[in-house]
Amino acid sequence: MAAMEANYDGLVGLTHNYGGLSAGNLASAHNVGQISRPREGALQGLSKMKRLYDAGLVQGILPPHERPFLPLLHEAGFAGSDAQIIENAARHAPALLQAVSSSAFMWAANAATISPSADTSDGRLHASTANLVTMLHRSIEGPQTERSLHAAFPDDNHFCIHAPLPMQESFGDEGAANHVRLCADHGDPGVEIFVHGRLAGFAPGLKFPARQTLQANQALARRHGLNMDRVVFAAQAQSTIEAGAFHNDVVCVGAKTCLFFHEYAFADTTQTLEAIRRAADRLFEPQFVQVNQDEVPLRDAITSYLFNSMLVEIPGEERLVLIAPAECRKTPSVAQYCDKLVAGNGPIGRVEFVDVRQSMRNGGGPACLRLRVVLSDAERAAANPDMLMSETLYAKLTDWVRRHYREQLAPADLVDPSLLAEGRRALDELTTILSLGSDFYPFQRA
Ligand code: SUG
Repeated sequence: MAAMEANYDGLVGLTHNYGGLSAGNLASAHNVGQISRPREGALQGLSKMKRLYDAGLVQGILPPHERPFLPLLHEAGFAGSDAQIIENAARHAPALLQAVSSSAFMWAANAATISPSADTSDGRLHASTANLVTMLHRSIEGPQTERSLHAAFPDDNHFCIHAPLPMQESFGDEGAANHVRLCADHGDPGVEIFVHGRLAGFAPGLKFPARQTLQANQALARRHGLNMDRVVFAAQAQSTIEAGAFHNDVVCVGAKTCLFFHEYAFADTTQTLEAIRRAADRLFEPQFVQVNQDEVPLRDAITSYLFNSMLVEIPGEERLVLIAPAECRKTPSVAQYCDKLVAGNGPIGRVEFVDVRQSMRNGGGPACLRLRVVLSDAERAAANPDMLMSETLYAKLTDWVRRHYREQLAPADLVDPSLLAEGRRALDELTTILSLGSDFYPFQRA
């Protein structure tokens, strides 16, 4: 079946800030309290999207969520006018105000896990909204993400959008950041690799939380109706999580038949690669590009985010292209590795660097910002065209960002109630730009 891979990117939100909210995410911890630049961040995200659109790929947009998210403050007992709620939360529960003000929804790789229709038993594309239960500030994303997915993929004949798994740590699920699909061609049946950091209920007393459970992964594979012979469940190396790889996509990325990963990504590399080979039997020959510790130390891989690159097939190019963060150029071991990589005759033929620095400083590289969605021709036709990038939409969105986003934001600015009004005005207008209707956000329904 003819199919292509679209990228749906999360748009950076108006409250993008450095709250230091994600234990185990080294960049988030390192930059806590810094002044962020929401406008610059959103424009960086949009120009990455435009770059891929210009290269001939289908590019979708997932809209920002409303922040600060007052419904959670209501549930936590804050009452009164909106301004009073924010003022009281700032005084009595500042960590809660931080959490409900985060723009973390922009990392669309954590929005959902997608199984293309070529892999599923009912021939529909399945998308499971992630529950993101491990981190408070992310656990509020599910319902709005689910609405975005329904808006983007509206036809039940083609798409099946699942609600998040139960909101309990046994089902800890962080979406596609721990999921890789390999295939010969996008429209062919593929091998889906689900990576977990821990087992349900197992708390080994580590320094950093392992966010994805095996039980969540098994549930996802079951509800998507996957052929279990074509599924691989693999464990992340605990020491790699402890070194700062809070998601597998910090140390691994795959596309088509190629898996590009760090030597220390998996708990048992030999077993994982063997399981992938077995699952791919008679479909394709996997190409493993393993980066060894003596070429790129894990530490450099994590600070540069080499593996949080997008690995894409660009029309007209024979080999895959790695869309890497600009930071890779500044890390000598990584820069040297990239030169060597493209000089060889492996599956990756070119590395292109993009500037997503505002997102990187919170631990989100080019790959974190996008959700990959393989669409057959019929599904592409059924996807909502108003959420797909075009010259006109790019112009409208950059203008919208320039008019509504603050240039700078310090964590202390989150107590300013005008931020709420600014956000609502902006998102209200965005629902018109993206034709999302006038009841897309909870504040529009109040
Ligand atoms: O969940 N950062 C995000 C980064 C997510 C990156 N996604 C992938 N690897 N796919 C996280 O840790 C930081 C927010 C703050 O500290 O203000 C944050 O949530």
